Amino acid sequence: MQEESVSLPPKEEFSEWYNDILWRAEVMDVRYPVKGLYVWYPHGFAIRRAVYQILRSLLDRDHQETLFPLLIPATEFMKEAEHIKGFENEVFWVTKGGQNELEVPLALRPTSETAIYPMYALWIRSHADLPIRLYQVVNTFRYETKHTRPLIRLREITSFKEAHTVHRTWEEAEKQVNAAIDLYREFYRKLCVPVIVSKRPEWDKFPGADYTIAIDTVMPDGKTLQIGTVHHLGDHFSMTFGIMFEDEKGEQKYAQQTCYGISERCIAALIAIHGDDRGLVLPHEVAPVQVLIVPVIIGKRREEIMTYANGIRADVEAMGLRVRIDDREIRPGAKYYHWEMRGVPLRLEVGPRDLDGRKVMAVARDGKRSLLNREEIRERVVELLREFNERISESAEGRLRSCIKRISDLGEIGSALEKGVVIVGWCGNYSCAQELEKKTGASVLGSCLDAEMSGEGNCTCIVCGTAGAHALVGRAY
Ligand code: 5CA
Repeated sequence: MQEESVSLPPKEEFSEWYNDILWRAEVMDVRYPVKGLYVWYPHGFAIRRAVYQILRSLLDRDHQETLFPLLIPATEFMKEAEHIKGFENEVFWVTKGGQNELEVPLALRPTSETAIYPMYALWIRSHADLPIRLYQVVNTFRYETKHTRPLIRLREITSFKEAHTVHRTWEEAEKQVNAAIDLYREFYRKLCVPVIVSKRPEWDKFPGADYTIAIDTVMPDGKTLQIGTVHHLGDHFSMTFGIMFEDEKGEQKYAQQTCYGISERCIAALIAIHGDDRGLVLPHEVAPVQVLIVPVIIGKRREEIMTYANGIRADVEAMGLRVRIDDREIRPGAKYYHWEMRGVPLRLEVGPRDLDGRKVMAVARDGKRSLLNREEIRERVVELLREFNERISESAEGRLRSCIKRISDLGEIGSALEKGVVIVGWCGNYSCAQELEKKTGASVLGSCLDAEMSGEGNCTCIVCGTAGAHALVGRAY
């Protein structure tokens, strides 16, 4: 138990806090001897499973899950010019099988357009085959040269959810882009993670896309983290890979495509945004243990208290919740510490007094206490979990809002950026974005699509003074 009595660095020292919580809460082990590759502890993996269960259930409404190979022949990978340019410095190549040089080198997928689209070209014949909406959850590999960081910048992304859709018209594909943004908003609402949606500038869009919409959140250190992207691919890839269909008039047309992805960065955001000085704070849907029961055994009433606790466990389990009794022979305080670190949203304490009064003390992970009657446990536990989610959601939303500043004076931008992100008027030109970046060291993330954050109406470029739109500027991870 020695380790467990040492506490985390305070969350204000975010970088140290983040590195420490990952192993203390048993999310990731960073000691794997390859740069940018990390190991999921079972507890971390259980969080991952619950998070991706939510993502899958949202997608499964109108997508189908699939699985494509990891290896992509160089001949396919090298077909789409912009895509190659964007990824050529990030690809790991398999060049040998045993002692033999391979005739065609094989890329470890950095993303799967060039694996999936040649197959789409075989599958799609007529307008009746469209739309197609497939997704897969796979590992992808990117030879990242920037500083690697667990869950945030990986060389093996272990939890890459990528969706690839095909449509008849550009407008239909655009509708899919909007549906995907809504889906991602809903996903992050369930994780109680507030997001900002923006359209990335031309030079920062996905290689091979018409345009890219990004979902960002703001981390506790004020830096933004891109936690999802949605790309309108137009017909760039369909022309390259020959994805054609016969329309109603019998004409051959190139298909229009979209793709959108989320990685385990969603779990980095979850940890960073809700966690506190005592450990993880998890919304109840994604907590591996949702309700913890701690029998507080004083004196000789062990058996009676255990029977009482087991009855409560059965009741909570019957509600379909993940519940656990910690009956180890250690101090209750040590148990609280252990499970708070691991993010259990609700703890039920049962001691001799509770037993006598047919009560249970419920303590939420944020400290809120409620004394429950034994008879009302089922309904109240569900209610308390829901209320807990609402509280962490609201407080995360409040923190996000407090670190977004609208600025119209170039002189104020530096100090505002220290606390978070700023919204400024921007004309859309590269030269003004460069000027801003030179002055502040932060980047123009794109034009903000959340009107309630940016404010409505016209604005002028903070650099050149010509008419512009509201843009998001921040220091990005
Ligand atoms: N094919 C498209 C859509 S699936 C694609 O690859 N888009 S992406 O490059 O923008 O990646 C999708 C998301 O994965 C990004 O928004 C980002 O949140 C995440 N991501 C990208 N690179 C990494 C990385 N090295 N480590 C962790 N997550 C990453």
